[in-house]
Amino acid sequence: LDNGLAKTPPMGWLSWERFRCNTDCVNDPDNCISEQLFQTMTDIVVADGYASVGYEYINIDDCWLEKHRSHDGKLVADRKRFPNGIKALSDYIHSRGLKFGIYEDYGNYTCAGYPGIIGYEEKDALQFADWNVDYVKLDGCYALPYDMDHGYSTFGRLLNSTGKSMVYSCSWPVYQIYAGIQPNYSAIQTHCNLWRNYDDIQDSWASVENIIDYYGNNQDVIAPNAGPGHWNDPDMLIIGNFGLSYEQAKTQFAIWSILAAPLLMSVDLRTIRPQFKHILQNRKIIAVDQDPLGIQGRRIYKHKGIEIWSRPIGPLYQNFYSYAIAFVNRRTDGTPSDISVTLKELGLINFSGYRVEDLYENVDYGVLYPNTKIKVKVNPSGVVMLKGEVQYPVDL
Ligand code: A2G
Repeated sequence: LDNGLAKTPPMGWLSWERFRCNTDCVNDPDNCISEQLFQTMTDIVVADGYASVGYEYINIDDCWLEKHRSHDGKLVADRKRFPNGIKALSDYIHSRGLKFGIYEDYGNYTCAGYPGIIGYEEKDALQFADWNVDYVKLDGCYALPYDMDHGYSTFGRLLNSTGKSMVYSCSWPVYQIYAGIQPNYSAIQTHCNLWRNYDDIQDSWASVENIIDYYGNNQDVIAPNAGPGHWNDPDMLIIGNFGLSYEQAKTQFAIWSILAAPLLMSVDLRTIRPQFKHILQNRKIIAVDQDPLGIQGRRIYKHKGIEIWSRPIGPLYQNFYSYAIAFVNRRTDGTPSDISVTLKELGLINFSGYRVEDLYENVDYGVLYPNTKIKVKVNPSGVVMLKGEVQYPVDL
């Protein structure tokens, strides 16, 4: 969507994977979906350095609404859990220098059974503008997938005509795929800033692996649709929760950056362990994700549990890109695997060479050439991530 927003993949925090539809503020006041939870995460994003590496959106997901609209058809936030209302929360987030995202559903109900948008499209678009919303996720439960080409594009136009620019996150393709419909990705990129292609992420390595496989196996259809202003969304980062080891968390972050994915953390930032925070704040890998060329990377090798993923990034020298390369070990035999390849085999063929560095370990390999063999040791379910920055010929 060419609305001037999301020129690079959006970064921020989203409640769903970690906090779900916990509405029990009586027994679990610190973890329920409430204005307090979002204020707390806002404070931590600012205070603990997340904002300064690029995380900017604080996004509500499902379960923020009252079960019914007001008598005049307006959306109403749950009065007990959001006692000051959505505008106050939006103001709070903005006053801390961050941006505010909200969730609704294209159908009759949200996935968790709260009011949906059907029949109120224009009213809700105006309401979001009025609340100074910066980002809207429109889910697709309780809707007809055949109607989505029309419905998602119409709501996008309504958002746009409010005059307030809002990032538009669509769940349009995934529900169509579930219904056996081939999504019209050219329409989707025209109308949305990002969209979900596949299953919801869960708190497990199996779920992350499933998503990685989906994006690899379907890359010829999916990858070309990404670019500045329009991104594929493999779903939230679950780094720092219960399901991923340290190695697996590094792998999720590396692959998401190769995929030019939105970086939406869904984790309790109050209790995250330092090693996971460190991953989420890795500036070099964030820079890969946020590369301004916006070319989504691909899986270029897969054999016996070893995968190599590659993404062209800047700077460019003539037609030669720089590259981010992720070596992933999906084997579970308990010992690190050695992978050894020449730069040429990875497609790095510029004669002037590439400055190669390791983005997690801060090792600088110096300038290497197409015939140089590099050897990496990759831990089980882990990753080694390199960047090769194209070199200019030296004038003699
Ligand atoms: O509803 C759906 O399952 C969403 N999935 C998920 O992300 C979350 O928002 C949930 C809330 O009930 C998609 O948007 C594909």
